[in-house]
Amino acid sequence: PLEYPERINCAEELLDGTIGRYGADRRCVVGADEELTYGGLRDRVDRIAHVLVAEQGVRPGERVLLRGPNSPWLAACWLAVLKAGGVVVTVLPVLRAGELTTILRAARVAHALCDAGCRDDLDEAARSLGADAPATLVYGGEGDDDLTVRVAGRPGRFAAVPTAADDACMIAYTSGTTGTPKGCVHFHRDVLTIADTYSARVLRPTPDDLFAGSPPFAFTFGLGGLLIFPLRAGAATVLLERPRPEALMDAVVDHGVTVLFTAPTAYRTMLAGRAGRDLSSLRRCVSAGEHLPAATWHAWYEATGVRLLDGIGATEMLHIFLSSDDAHMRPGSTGRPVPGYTAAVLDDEGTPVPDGEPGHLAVRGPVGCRYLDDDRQTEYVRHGWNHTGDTYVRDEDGYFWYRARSDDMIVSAGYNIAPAEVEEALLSSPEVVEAAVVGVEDPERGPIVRAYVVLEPGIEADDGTAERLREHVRSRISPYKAPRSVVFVPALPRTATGKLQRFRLREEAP
Ligand code: 3SK
Repeated sequence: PLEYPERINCAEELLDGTIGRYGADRRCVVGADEELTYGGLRDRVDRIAHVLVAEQGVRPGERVLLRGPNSPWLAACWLAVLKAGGVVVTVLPVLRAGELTTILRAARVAHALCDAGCRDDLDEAARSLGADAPATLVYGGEGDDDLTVRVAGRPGRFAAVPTAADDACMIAYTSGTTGTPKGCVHFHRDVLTIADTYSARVLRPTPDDLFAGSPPFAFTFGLGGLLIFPLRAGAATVLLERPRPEALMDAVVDHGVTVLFTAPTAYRTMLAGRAGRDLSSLRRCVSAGEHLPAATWHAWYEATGVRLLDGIGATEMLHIFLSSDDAHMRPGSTGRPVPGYTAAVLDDEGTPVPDGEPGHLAVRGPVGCRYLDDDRQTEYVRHGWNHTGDTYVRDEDGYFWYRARSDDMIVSAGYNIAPAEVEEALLSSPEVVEAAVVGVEDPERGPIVRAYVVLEPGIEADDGTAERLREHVRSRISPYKAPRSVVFVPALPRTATGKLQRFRLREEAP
């Protein structure tokens, strides 16, 4: 079991603790137009913490909203809020004023730090909140009041607030593929725990590693993979403001990135567009956020020689709790529980189902779900198990195989059909780049399987394409799983964090 002192500030551990182990002169963060060592980042963080406490009046336990694309400034603000004892609420820069207003109210946000490039919607949200609006500071702008100017007059060392290991340090909002987003509260010890379990035991980075990836800090996949894990390991991280697959590949080539964090869709886009780029610096590639089909795993391995580490995490659990690792890797499987976590496949009554049979994934471990003021807490956590809402099968060797989000399972003609299996079969066709399968109501047949398919660039659907794809699926999996209906689309609907919005496909179905 992981033991942390009763009083610990995770930001101080990630910065000052790492400097104590590896020195202040190592490269730490690489941004679009600047590069900071660990010492340089600590200097900036400590100055921001002084501004927050002495000028903004931030008090321990107060919630501070952060809004901006990944950048060295966003990283410094995140650490500074925690050092000052505040609770950080990081939101996606793409959130609009209405969505921001809901979060500002629900999380009772007292202060905000915002990248000058995306302040408009925050200002609009603040206007609608009137007297309850957060006191806002902008960074990266031009005025004298900008945080980047105000830090100059502040001392370069700040004594971190001695928070308790069990004090809240962040509220992460679920991206909400359906329903209203939920705030998930995490403690200082949780931040260190994900670094000391998944990262230390599965990813195993070294101080010589250079991380990069696409998920924003507002998605805990990105916060862990692009900030917490590199800092805990004494490694460096490239922070990209517009991390499209093209930009990710450029970062790999230009900087010699060794550890990459992104989602299956981005791996597929990179495969389609890599055109002779030398990606040979990569030694670790992590895939999460969505199911990784075996076809994508094999294609990435053939192209780069790197075996994708597939994992599943949740905002509620802060990071990845099931993952493949060097010694346990079966393409198409999400691997086994991360050391420290236990996972089970349960029936509707909460009883484990036999290996080989599908059921609800349940997880317990050192980090778990704590919703902020939300009745859905008692649905997510039952009898000590966190119910992730995924349908999985465990095989007799203890590997977990994803089937579907539990509410996405299709029941057609009495058969249970897992969308992931049909999508996997479609993706193994050389004509297909993306596929999403949903159940839709047919007036004569009842629920049927429909596939939404994005074809490879340059391929146009003709009269025979749908039938050819159906035949391809039938040759790989039981024929009753083949889609009765195939719709060709230019792109699939996704959330800002890249998660497929199946409900939109179901809603749009004629
Ligand atoms: O969606 C996931 O799989 C995930 C992974 C890591 C951290 C957070 C999340 C939601």
